[in-house]
Parts: sequence; C-alpha cells; structure tokens
Amino acid sequence: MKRILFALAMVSLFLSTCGENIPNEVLAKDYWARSGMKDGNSAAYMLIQNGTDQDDELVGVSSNAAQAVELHLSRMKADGTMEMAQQQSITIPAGKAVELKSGSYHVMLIGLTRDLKSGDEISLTLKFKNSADLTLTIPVKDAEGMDGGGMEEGQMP
Ligand SMILES: [Cu+2]
Repeated sequence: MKRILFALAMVSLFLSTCGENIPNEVLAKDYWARSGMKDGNSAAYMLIQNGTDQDDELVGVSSNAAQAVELHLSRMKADGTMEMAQQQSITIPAGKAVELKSGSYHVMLIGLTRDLKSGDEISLTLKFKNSADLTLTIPVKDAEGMDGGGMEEGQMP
C-alpha cells in the first residue's frame, strides 16, 4: 500500500511539474532598451507574463538610468497622428501575456542620466500590485531603422 501511494505521489509530482507551460508567477522576458544620449529619452520593451490565476497590474517602474520613468501607451489620435499617454498602471490578465513594444505600451525613460549604447546594460525594477518586485538587467540595443538609435524630440517610441 505504501508503495502504491508513493507511486501515485511521484505521478502527481510529475504531472504538476511537466503539465504547465507558463510558470505560476508574474515574469518578464525578451526585454531590451533603446540606445540614446545623456539627457535624451529612451524606452524599454518586454513581454510580461502572468502565469497566476489572478489579474495583476504593473503599477510602476524605477531605474537610475533616467531622471523619470513612466508607463506610456502610444495611440492614434482622431487626426491620424500618434500621441503618448501616461498610464497609472498596465493590467496583466491572469494566464495572459502583455507585450510592451514600439507603438503600444512601453516604459518611457525620460532624461537619461548617461549615454546608452548598444551593448550597455541598465537596471529596471518593475513594481506589481499583487506580485513581488522584479529587478531586471536590461540590454541596450539600437532600434532598427534608426541610425545611432537615439530618439528625437517628439518621436514616438
Ligand atoms: Cu512614451
């Protein structure tokens, strides 16, 4: 009897560890930040996955790479031009992933404290409503189609 129970325990352990694709936590991956010049702006992008069974919210981001760090959403205005709107939070629904990417949600880095060149790294801490803070070491890359990668004033990340 003991042997059968042990076998059942091993089977359930096997099923619980191998049966799910998304870990039961909120995590970030595929993250990177645009290169940029000191005092200029930049943006960071990533995929945030919520493997838990309750909705969560990204409520803030901090970094010493910029004087201010904001959550933004780029969107089309009625006249067809793009604008960025600051967001108080970004909802990450249970069991889903939200992509922070150019032309959509992004982490806005305002007033870079130093030059960010391709190959550099910056530290970013994500704060969530329900989950523990995530501190990421984010690689800097040149954005495609942009020589040098720095963002001009008013340019939409
Ligand atoms: Cu922005």
